[in-house]
Amino acid sequence: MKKALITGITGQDGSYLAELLLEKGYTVYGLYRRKSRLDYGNVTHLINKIKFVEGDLTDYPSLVSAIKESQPDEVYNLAAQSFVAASFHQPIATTEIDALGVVHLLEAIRNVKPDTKFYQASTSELFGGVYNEACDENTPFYPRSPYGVAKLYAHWITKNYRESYGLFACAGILFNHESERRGKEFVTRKITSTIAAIKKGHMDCLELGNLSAKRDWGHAEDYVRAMWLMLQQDRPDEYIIATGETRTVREFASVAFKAAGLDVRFEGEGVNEVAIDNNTGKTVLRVNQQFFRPAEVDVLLGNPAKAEKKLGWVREVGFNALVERMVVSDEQLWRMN
Ligand code: NDP
Ligand code: GDR
Repeated sequence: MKKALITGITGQDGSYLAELLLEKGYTVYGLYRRKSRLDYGNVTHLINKIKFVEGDLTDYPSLVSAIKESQPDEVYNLAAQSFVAASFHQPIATTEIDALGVVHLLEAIRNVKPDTKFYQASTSELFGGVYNEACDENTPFYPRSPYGVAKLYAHWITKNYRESYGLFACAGILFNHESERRGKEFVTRKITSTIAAIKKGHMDCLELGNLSAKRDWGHAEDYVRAMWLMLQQDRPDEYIIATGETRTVREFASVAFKAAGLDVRFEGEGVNEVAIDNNTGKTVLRVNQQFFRPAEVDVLLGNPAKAEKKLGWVREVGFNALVERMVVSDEQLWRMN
């Protein structure tokens, strides 16, 4: 029976990956950091199936203990301060976790159990410019946030430990992936949870920043399968995981309103753009400057051809199904409240 240690177990991806590995018969260990309140986040339903080990990516000794205790065949490093907007307010904490945290973990593996296979959660935020074609594994990096810069270090140190010490270290450059378990600060879940609240009469209006930003959005359940596949190959490597389609935030909101049964029209431009409910005449979406970033990644679009060919990875959830699943789930959550 294989053993895996997942950092970031309480997050969106950690929970789907834990489910996948448990299904495959793995013993799953989860790195859990101390909080003021016991809170297992997205794996609350799995607390009897996961073996939790205490630790924090910023604390090297705790990572050494976690590797000693779990003796993993595979480590999936999903832990991060993962909210790009917050990285502008907390650049140093973000760097300590997302960049230095990774070298702490690699060092712990190298010193305690160097035959462990390692997966690093790299990101499309490594790309920042406007490209003529979809980004692939050869597209130059140009991060545009403290988060992206920290993840760039993490990406290269992962590659460096592979080349320097022969670690089986992989990096998945994953484009945005969302789900019913996505944190409510990210734009997709903010949209679906606020729409559900508007329908219930608990909120009047959804306030967003840059409606023209474009993202390549897939479902997290599909993306964690790619992480596992990367560690089952003969050789460690880097792979882009994406859908190959890009859509604006405006389009996401528009499909979500429709999925929730609200008939809206968009009017105006720039900071004056609004969406109006055609039945009530009320403004249900407006732009708020507060949600713009000091530097923005305007467009992200990935080319997953290498992963499809070499890993045999296929995406199962399309864009409309993703939005619908999130809307239905948030409406259900409001019904239960
Ligand atoms: P989440 O924000 O949902 O989860 C982040 C996890 O990291 C949480 O479990 C959190 O634990 C943990 N964590 C944060 N800081 C520390 C720390 N110092 N030590 C240990 N654990 C910590 O992220 P996602 O699941 O969405 O993303 C998983 C990974 O993939 C992240 O590294 C993210 O940057 C990356 N990524 C995500 C993409 C996406 O679209 N979702 C795309 C590309 C990359 P706690 O509960 O204690 O806060
Ligand atoms: P992102 O995700 O920054 O791509 O990082 P997010 O959902 O936060 O933003 C996507 C785009 O939407 C624009 N936007 C808003 N964003 C938020 N959060 N709130 C708003 O009100 C809003 N209005 C417009 C943003 O400006 C941006 O252009 C996610 C994270 O999961 C990272 O950890 C991961 O590495 C990348 O995806 C790939």
